[in-house]
Amino acid sequence: IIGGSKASIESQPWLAAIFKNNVFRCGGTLIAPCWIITATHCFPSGKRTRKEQYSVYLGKDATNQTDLSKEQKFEVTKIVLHQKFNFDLDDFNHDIALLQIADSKGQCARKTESVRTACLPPAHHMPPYGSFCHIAGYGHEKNDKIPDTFRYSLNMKQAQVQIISPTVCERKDYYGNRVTENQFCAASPKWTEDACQGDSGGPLLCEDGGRMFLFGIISWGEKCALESKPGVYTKVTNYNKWIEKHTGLNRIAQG
Ligand code: 4AZ
Repeated sequence: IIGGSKASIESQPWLAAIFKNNVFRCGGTLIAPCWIITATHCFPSGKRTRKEQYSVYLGKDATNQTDLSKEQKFEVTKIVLHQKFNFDLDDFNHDIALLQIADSKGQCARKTESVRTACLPPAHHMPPYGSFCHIAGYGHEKNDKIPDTFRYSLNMKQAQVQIISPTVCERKDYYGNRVTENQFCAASPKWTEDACQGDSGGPLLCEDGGRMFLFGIISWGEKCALESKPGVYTKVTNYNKWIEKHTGLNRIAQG
């Protein structure tokens, strides 16, 4: 996350850290005790992805630290990639995936101060353009020691970005026709806060009535915090049916 602030996981208790072969790989969001939502592009082997290589942590303040009083560790019991995501194209259309998780005793996530689910919004709803929403992750931040370079933050960070209308995001100086109907754009007004490498798969959440709803999955963007190049997010509310079909859950709303 570029800009924004370091925070403890209690302020983003739905944030998951996904590891492949014990190396941090992507963010994710807990939407039900046994289900994480993330991005298909995090699994570049596609259908040959082996779930045994992955582990998921909840309640983690930093990817290089272990606090057993807060964190919960899981194996991945099922990986559902979106069948229409095309690894041969670079449009990142349908960049959504589900992971079913269970710990070594077969248990799913337990609700604590540092672990809880995010709500899924109703199908096809979007916050009004201009709304400020929250992004979170363990990905790249600016490396203040070397200008114009990035480094892994290791610590969880969060930032605020504003939802941008398709009309603006499809301008030639923005992304032209590169943004699909299953994606939306968001950026900070002064281009100082953004998602970046390592944040993908993680959440964009907007508050409504005191609850945090998952509207976006961090997916792609040209560089990070670059003027006229917003972050691009998978539009979660286009996938309510797909999520229901693969999780067997209907509109999960514990928060
Ligand atoms: C990435 O590489 C990535 N600025 C994620 C988000 C953005 C750029 C890159 C958006 O995973």
